[in-house]
Amino acid sequence: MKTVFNAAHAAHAPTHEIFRGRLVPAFETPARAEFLVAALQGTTHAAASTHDGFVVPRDFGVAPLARVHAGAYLQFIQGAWDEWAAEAASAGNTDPGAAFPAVWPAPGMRRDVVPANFAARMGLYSMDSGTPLTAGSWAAAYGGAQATLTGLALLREGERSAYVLTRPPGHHAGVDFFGGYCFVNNVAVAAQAALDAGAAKVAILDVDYHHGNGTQAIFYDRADVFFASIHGDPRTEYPFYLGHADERGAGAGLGCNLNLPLAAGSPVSDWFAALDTALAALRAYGPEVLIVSLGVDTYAGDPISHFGLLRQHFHELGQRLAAVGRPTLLVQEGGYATANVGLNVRAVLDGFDGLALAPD
Ligand code: SP5
Ligand code: ZN
Repeated sequence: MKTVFNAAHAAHAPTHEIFRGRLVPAFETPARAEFLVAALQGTTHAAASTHDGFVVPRDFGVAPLARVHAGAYLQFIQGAWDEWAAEAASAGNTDPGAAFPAVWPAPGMRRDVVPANFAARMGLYSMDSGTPLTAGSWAAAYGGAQATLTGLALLREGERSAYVLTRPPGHHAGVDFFGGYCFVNNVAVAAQAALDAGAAKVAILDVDYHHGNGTQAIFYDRADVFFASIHGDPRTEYPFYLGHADERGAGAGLGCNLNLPLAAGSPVSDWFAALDTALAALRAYGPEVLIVSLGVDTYAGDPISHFGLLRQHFHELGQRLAAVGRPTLLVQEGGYATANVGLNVRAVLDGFDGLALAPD
């Protein structure tokens, strides 16, 4: 299948994140995309007659992002680094590290008055302190949304599937907040764009290890987007505060949200049983387009996650996704066993395309 490559990913290059009171090496790094490029180059997934075999993203502007994100949030993310750097410079620091939020409005406090203070606004527009905001975060995230919209355009033009090679990921980002390494919710932008282009029903399947809280929340009360997710049980796993099995949608969207949480350490057979349940529900819904939040942090070797999928299981995932028989857009989310991310994604794409599992 064709791969759309967000080359702007490299602009978002965090070096560290906070863990147990220390700055530790960042998990979500440009190297992840470099391994993806290396694994797909020279394969049938990099055979477009464009840059290095990858499709170059078109530019659809910011309007499609504003269909799912608040304008004030997008403006904040766009200007955040410059504000942070200016504040640091005025205090004599001309080389600040990444910006991290440190304060949030607790329940009962005001969210309706947007603070003038930068740190206070950063807290208003974020969900965790685990997401470094760097000089190129906006450029990379904007490029990722454009790449995802380009993948959707390929489907409209007759491709049966497309893969979006991008980072940072997107599924934790909500209407007006970043977090979980995510700034712009790429799959939500694409789902809304598909509806705006005339589709009546879109389904999103999230197979990242972590629940796609942003995606769920954006579409929770709507019947035109079905969201299904298989993920580590939020009782113990990030993002903790959403992703439980009893979240089934609200109002017109009741029944259009399906969470299949599994205990950390669950066997692969349980994961595939959940996949069967999710795919049966998606088939029953009958979407015109299937969008997959393709995290590969379900891999046995992932450093921050606790499922046990191996290469052949990613291949089987690809086969099962293809069997749904819908135009399918696969969008990169997590996966932090860096040297294996590319090989695992290649296995999914090969499985989808009916190709044999390639040796490493
Ligand atoms: C898109 C995606 O996969 N986001 C994941 C965000 C996870 N954020 C919490 C990371 C916690 C890292 N803990 C380090 C444990 C090292 N043993
Ligand atoms: Zn994840």
